[in-house]
Amino acid sequence: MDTDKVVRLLNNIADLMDINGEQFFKTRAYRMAAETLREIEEPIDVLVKEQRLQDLPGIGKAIAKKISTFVTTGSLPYYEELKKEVPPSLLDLLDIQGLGPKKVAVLYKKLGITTIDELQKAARQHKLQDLDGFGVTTENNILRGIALQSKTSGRSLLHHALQQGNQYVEYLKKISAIKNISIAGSLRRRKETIGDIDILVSSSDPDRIMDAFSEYHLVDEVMLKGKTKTSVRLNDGIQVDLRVVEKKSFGSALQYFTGSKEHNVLLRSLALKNDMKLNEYGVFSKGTDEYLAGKTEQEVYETIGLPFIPPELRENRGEIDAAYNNSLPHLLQLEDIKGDLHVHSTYSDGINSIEEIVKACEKINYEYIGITDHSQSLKVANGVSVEDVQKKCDHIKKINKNSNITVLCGTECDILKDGSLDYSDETLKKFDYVGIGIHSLFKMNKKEATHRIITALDNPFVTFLAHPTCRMIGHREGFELDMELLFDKAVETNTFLEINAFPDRLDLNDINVKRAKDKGVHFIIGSDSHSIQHLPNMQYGVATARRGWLEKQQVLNTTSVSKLKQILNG
Ligand code: DGT
Ligand code: CA
Ligand code: CA
Repeated sequence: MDTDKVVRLLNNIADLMDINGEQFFKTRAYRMAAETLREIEEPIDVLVKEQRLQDLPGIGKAIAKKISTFVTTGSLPYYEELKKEVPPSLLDLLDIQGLGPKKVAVLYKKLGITTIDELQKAARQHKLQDLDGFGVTTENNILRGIALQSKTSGRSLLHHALQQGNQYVEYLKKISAIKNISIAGSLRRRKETIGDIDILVSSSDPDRIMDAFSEYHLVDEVMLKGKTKTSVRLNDGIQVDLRVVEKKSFGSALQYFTGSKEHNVLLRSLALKNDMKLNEYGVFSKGTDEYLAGKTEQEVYETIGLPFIPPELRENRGEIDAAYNNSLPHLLQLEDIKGDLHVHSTYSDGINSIEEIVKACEKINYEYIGITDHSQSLKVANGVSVEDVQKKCDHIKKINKNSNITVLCGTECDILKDGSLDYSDETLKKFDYVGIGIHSLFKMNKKEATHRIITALDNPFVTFLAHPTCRMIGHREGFELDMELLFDKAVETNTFLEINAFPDRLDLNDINVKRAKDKGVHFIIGSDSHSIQHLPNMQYGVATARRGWLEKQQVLNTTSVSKLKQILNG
């Protein structure tokens, strides 16, 4: 059985239990088990057969038994019973911004609502505002949430599309008839959401490639099959386009199909100005149609008179001018990252101990790691009490004696409603550094929210602002903030702004990163890991940073540990 199927089952059970009003710690057990399985590479059938599920972190006896039943018999009586109590279509409602399990339960029990369509209709007829815990604002928010969801629906998050795309490419690479292969499109540009995956191949035997492409084990449906282009839909709904070109056109086709369209339009007009024609087949001389280049992207750009432009910059945001003037940024690379300063441990809502995190980070070759657990008032995330802060910092001191990397004692301290912080200065002083972030009361207007954050930045103990807008892609729009004011304040107070690398956050986003950089802001990139399996998400933060034109010197966690300590102490 596909492990993904088990992961989905566990998450669905947790969601349905939530709607059913079960206690938090019960549903959390299912979510943690799902989280663990999601990253396990061993086939689930083997784990079940050898009865090793329970050896995995976060999987207890009862859940292991349910997984075994599901994997061996293909169904789970417990889940079937649960679905009788709570219609599974309610799970779709949970995806809407502003709707949690409690509200979904009310909608179902009081109005019999089970689908998004029914919900939208009821909201438009103003039937929601009189329900317990609802109101006019909630009703409006739900309508906005439905609209927001339809805007992003059909697009996949970068991390998911990248995993799927890379696996597909690995599979295709085994075909000997393939000369060159690359991901193209928005995925190669590392956009935060991906409409469809584009793959480009050069080969002299397109038929063979198209057959193999269509026979991939995750393909649900072959939508179109031709000599140069084939499109399929995978079992998760994502579309993949494959194009096959001749070797001498691989570079120009890669350039063309990487886009963006806007970048290409500008590049073509520049080519024309230089008496050349550019299309997916190559660069040609305008008068004679003579083929000038096309094998590699590098030679395509060079022939037109430009240095190579990294895909992440190809959005028509000034990159062609910068290339022309030889002032392209030397983009930050994943290898430049020397540590992660935003990680949660079992001290709050993470599933791994600090020791486990340290071990995992040693493997990544980090020089340092900062443990930033939630603060006291964030009860849902098991925030660290004032007494435990000292305990945690002492514990970290002890770990440092025997570890190859430096462990820092940090916090992700909550920003309260009025902009004050959830720990006193007395407590904040105990940390090596302080991250701050908002985790509640998301319904503030621009002025209030900006004020709340700016006030918090004035606290002299603050090092960085976590996920500045609090958006969740497809679920929550995030605060509308006065960005100029925020960036100015960050510069004035020497506060680093985070690029949160968690796949559905990527906050700040590419555009804001570039704006902030232009104002002189400095950044940290944090994985916001709640499990060691999240640590590799750093790559999506780096991708966002690259799309925001960042160089290594603008990112705190590219500095050596000695320099970092100097900065944190200074
Ligand atoms: P997506 O899939 O919506 O996330 O965005 P893209 O950029 O991957 O767009 P897609 O898949 O429609 O096309 C891939 C690339 O191919 C696109 O970035 C630029 C190029 N392309 C596609 N259609 C056109 C077109 O009509 N004109 C031009 N100039 N380029 C195109
Ligand atoms: Ca695409
Ligand atoms: Ca496409």
